[in-house]
Amino acid sequence: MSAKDDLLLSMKTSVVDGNRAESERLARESLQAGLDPLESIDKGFAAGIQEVGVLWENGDYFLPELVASAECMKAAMAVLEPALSASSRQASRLGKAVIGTIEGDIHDIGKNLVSAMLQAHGFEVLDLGADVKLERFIEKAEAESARLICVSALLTTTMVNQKRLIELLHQRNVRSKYKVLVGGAPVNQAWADAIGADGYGENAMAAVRAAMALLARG
Ligand code: B12
Repeated sequence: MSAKDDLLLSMKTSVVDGNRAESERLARESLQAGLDPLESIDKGFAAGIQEVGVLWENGDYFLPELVASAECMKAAMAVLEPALSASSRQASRLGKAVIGTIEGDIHDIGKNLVSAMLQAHGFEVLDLGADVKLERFIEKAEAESARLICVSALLTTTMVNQKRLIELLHQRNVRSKYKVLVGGAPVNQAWADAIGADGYGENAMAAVRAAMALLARG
């Protein structure tokens, strides 16, 4: 195994073990070693949190472990994100994107990844955080003349708020001003089509591709 593969595997393991200090240390080490922060996130830390998802689903992990792993992911992202931003400053500006996790839902790891990837690929990202009120998405998009609204939902009970957001855009007569991109673990293309979203992305890279395609279409 190469030194890089070794490092990526250690990143994944640190998240699975819930070892926050180690995640943070590895994130710093990866930057010093000249690793691409996108690759460290994707193949290292995010791979870890995905594994944690499987362990939770199998009943091997409980809430305390989930929280510990989520904290690892946050610590690593705090180190890597400034490096992503530095590379995105050179990228061409593709337009403003408002992003957030929908009302009622506090999951933000996937949303943060999408946010970081969009930024790294040249979008100006306005991240509203998690549990974002429907009105807030619209207010921010209007105030900033954004072109894209990206909405994450991780719960089957909050997915429906993606639909409500699109309905609210129609009610306010601003639906045609924005492209709406939806995602999150329970979301799929069929749901996106059913609620009248403009696009769907299965993961952060697919989100970037969808965002680019939507804005290219105008
Ligand atoms: C980590 C986690 C938590 C952490 C969240 C920490 C944080 N800061 O985010 C904590 C412990 C806080 C938590 C809490 C809860 N959780 Co939770 N959690 C998870 C877990 C294990 C992983 C989620 C995750 O981060 N995945 C990794 C990221 C990288 O993947 P992702 O989010 O899917 O994002 C990717 C794609 O979906 C996509 N994407 C995401 N957003 C967007 C947006 C756009 C626009 C696009 C294009 C793409 C896109 O790109 C991302 C990157 O590749 C999942 C299990 C799972 N398999 O998903 C359960 C899960 C989502 N949780 C679940 C539940 C039930 C809860 C709680 C209600 C538990 C409780 N009883 O309190 C609470 C939620 C409270 C609330 N109101 O929100 C259930 C949901 C079940 C359901 N059918 O609705 C799941 C599925 C676990 C399960 N099988 O039961 N959780």
